[in-house]
Amino acid sequence: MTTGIVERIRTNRRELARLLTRIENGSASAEMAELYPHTGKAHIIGITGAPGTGKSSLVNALAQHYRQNNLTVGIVAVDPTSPFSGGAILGDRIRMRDRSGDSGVFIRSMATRGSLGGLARATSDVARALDAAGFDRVLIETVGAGQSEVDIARAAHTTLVVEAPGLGDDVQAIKAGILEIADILVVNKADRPGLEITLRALRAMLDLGHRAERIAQVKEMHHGQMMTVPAVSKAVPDENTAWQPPIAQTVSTEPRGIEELAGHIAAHRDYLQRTGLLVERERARIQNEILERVRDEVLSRLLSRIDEAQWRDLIARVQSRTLDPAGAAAVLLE
Ligand SMILES: Nc1nc2c(ncn2[C@@H]2O[C@H](COP(=O)(O)OP(=O)(O)OP(=O)(O)O)[C@@H](O)[C@H]2O)c(=O)[nH]1
Ligand SMILES: [Mg+2]
Repeated sequence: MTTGIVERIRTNRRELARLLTRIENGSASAEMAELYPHTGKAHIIGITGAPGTGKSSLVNALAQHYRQNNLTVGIVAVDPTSPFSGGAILGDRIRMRDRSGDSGVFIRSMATRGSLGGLARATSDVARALDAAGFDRVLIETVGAGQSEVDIARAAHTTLVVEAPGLGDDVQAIKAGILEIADILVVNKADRPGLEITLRALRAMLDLGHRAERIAQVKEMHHGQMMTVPAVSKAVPDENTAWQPPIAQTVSTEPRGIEELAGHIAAHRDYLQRTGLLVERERARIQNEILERVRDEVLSRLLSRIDEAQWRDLIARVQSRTLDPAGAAAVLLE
């Protein structure tokens, strides 16, 4: 009898690495089905922010903190431009203090090929595999540059948006429009000049209706569903109990402020559990994922039945204004 995938990835790092490669290649559906019952235990933490704010250094420092507390850490670095530079150093540093030979830390850089949508899906599946492999904390680093990061961050329970002083006139996250997804704001490089300006800008942003937005988001999550879902639990937060994103200050290279940050992360997890939001958000996420997968599959089945010439002809008709796009879609659906 062959050993199951869960047993193999838990005991053999090479097996885990191979599985993650198959996930990236989109050829791991059987394994994903097999390991899915073993997921749902890890705390998945997203770390995003503008380039150079110190996300990788922060991930390193957080991972070390968790290791010191005997928690295992899986790291996913989603970086479309550069490899995870701090990874090897971290791995070595952690391994040195571990006698069993199991470093307790596993780092994976995501390949950049494929569409961004595909990347978000693969990242979420990789996080899931690390969860099934038994890692207590899964850290996902993405460079905050737009919608793709927001999509990737959706896989996380707790999202950290990292800022750094002196990067420009404005707070970077505001420009990138990713402040809305922050459960915790981190001002890293707190040893740098301009710290107060950055803190003031962030506090002002939080006062300026960020809180209201969050509550609206929470409500939307329950009322904006595409299908009806069971009644919302009473515990769902209102204006008085909604999570107020704290602002943490860190110097990830020293490191300083990491314990406090880990405290905020744990508090957010507690909040999600206490309010029932953990369950509610997961339900919304599952619903979206199923619908997304159905949509992708239906679309690819449909498109496989249309030949190149038909497709070109349809586009030409729309371009010459003899058919409108909705009409073309109707033709395809027939
Ligand atoms: N002074 C200071 N420098 C820091 C701190 N954290 C990180 N750095 C430095 O900032 C630079 C960028 O750090 P990274 O951790 O690679 O930043 P990043 O956000 O992961 O960068 P990208 O992945 O390229 O977007 C490195 O030279 C770090 O040593 C800090 O708290 N204080
Ligand atoms: Mg980085």
